[in-house]
Amino acid sequence: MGTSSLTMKVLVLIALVAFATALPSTSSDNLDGFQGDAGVSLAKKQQDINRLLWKVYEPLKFDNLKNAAKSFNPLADASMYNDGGKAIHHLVRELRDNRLLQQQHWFSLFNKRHREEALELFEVLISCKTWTCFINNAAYWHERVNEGEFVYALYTAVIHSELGRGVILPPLYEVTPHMFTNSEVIQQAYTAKMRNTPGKFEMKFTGTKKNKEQRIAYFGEDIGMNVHHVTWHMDYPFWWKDSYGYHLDRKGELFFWSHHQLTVRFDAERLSNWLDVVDELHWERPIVEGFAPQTTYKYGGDFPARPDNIEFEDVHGVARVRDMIITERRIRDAIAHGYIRDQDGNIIDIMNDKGIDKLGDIIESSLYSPNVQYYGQLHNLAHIVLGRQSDPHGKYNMPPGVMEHFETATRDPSFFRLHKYMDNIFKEHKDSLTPYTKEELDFAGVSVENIGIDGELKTYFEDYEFDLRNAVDSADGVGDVELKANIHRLNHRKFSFVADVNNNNGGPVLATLRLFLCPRYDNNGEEYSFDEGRWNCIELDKFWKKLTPGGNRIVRKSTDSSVTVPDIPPFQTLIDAADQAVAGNGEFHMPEHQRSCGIPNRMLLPKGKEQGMDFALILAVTDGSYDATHSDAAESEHGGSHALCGSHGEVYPDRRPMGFPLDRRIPDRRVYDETTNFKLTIVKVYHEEHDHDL
Ligand SMILES: [Cu+2]
Repeated sequence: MGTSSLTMKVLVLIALVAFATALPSTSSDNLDGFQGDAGVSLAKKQQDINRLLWKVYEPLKFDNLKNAAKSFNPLADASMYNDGGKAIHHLVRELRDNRLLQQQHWFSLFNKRHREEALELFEVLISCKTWTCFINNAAYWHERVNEGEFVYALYTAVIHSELGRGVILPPLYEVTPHMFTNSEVIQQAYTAKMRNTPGKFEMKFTGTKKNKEQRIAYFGEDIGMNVHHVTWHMDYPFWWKDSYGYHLDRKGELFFWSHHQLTVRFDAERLSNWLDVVDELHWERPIVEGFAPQTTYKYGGDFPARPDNIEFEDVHGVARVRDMIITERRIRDAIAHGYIRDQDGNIIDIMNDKGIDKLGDIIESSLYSPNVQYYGQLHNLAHIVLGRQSDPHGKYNMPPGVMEHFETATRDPSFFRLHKYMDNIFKEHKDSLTPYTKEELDFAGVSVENIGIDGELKTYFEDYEFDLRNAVDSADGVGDVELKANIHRLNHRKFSFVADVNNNNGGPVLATLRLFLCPRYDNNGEEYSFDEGRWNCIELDKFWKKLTPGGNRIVRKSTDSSVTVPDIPPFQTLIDAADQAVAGNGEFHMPEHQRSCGIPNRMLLPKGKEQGMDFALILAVTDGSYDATHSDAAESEHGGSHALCGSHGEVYPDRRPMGFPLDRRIPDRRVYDETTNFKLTIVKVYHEEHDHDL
């Protein structure tokens, strides 16, 4: 016994020495591109990400990345991954077995196989313990996986990995411009590139004036709105598992609320353009609006078009229309019962504040859904079924429709029909809950005396340019020419919201201020009742303030709104800033651009009317000592766009249900009128017809 255990020890020792001596040579052989994490500054990380994404459809151009792609061995050292190398082994096997989707092919997250591959790469990146591991792997896989999968995996990994903190992801419309502009602009860009002459091209909205829907195309086709939508789905992916690092707090409820807000914003734009609010989709009735996207994939041809008034057809290999109806019925049954059943048959009560979160998980559906088997995947399948109606049986080998990409979905008017339909299901649940009592709404000792606007509520259209150089291919030895798209986009004059709030509590209190803007009249000029109109309210802002005893004047700038983000810096600005900082000139520091999720700040207000459009401006001041989940509520902006996008990796800052206090029935308006902590006033939003230049 004694001898054999000694032999064992010697053997282990020899093995350890061999391992230790093997290490330096392995790492120097395989980590030519990047070595060691010590001293990797944020600027360097930003530069790495910029260089990975610049001309993402072409082989890497920068030496360190090129070398990493060539000589890095992702399997050399399993200790660099916190999953022991499980994900990387899997992906390498897929590569060796030649199973990965080719490059220069379209990618859709809604395609199961494409998604699996993108997530395999995401899992490799998220399991990296160091930036060295992260960036070497990113460079290595840049040259080996499909470009669309690569971009998706890299974006989600930078967002969710601790290693990516502080890195600003370049605006997607400048990384993959095909998904954000139309075929004509892309063709002009190619021509200019071939002729080696700079060009600036006017991006027009889809369709003609014969199509009423075209009046609000500026909303669904807005590049900032599209980035908000696609990034929301990256911040809260439906495929998220908590084993990736953390729990996404109130993800299901955020799905409801952020899409509800997209819907009400779309409706407000419609009213401003003399259109009725959008009607919901019916599986058994024709899809009223067709759509011709006039948009082209980088690889895979044109996005398919759909004529008006076609009847839904079953989609081969995806879902039958009947399945969709059955799924809807099961969900609405659960709402009528007031409970859902999880996959083990247990009852989950939904007749409370938390019910909406579960319903959101179910309807989307995400991996948080307690019972996918029974409640299905209403939202995700509906996107595919709608996207495929041009070629439901796959007879013509069409690529996916605009509805099958979060970047392009809102271009199609049927997106809003679909979301109105789901929104109505959510509302059915919310309207089944007991109305709030005066006690629940009250904030003792606090009264709102006045609310108003400092400045004008005025919208206008302006021109904005973005870079198209990444849309076209390059040739060795031929420099880039300047290529730009010029778009027309909604903006508004800056203003401040002002409120006078009295605190008679004798000591300071923490207040939550909830600000809404609600269209007053429908398209026929009929005034909305309070109970009906509350479901059309746009959330303008939500923030916390300490109220000193006595009178408090609160002034909140429109640029500070917690539903919005500022313009993402242009890709070239990010490149210059990172390169400068790496070269030793200053620091790379852009904290205000941490997140791309959030309504563009310039779209905070819906478009007004020349003669003014009436809205109810509502302020609800509630008890922050109960509402706030963060102890620094009044001092922190929680990442800037927390109202629709949560606080990254943390608990949602507000304990109340999203939309509170307008999220439940108001059978008796007097409950609101009797409380002193709410105030309503009528404001007009104007629109300047002539255009502005930036
Ligand atoms: Cu969405």
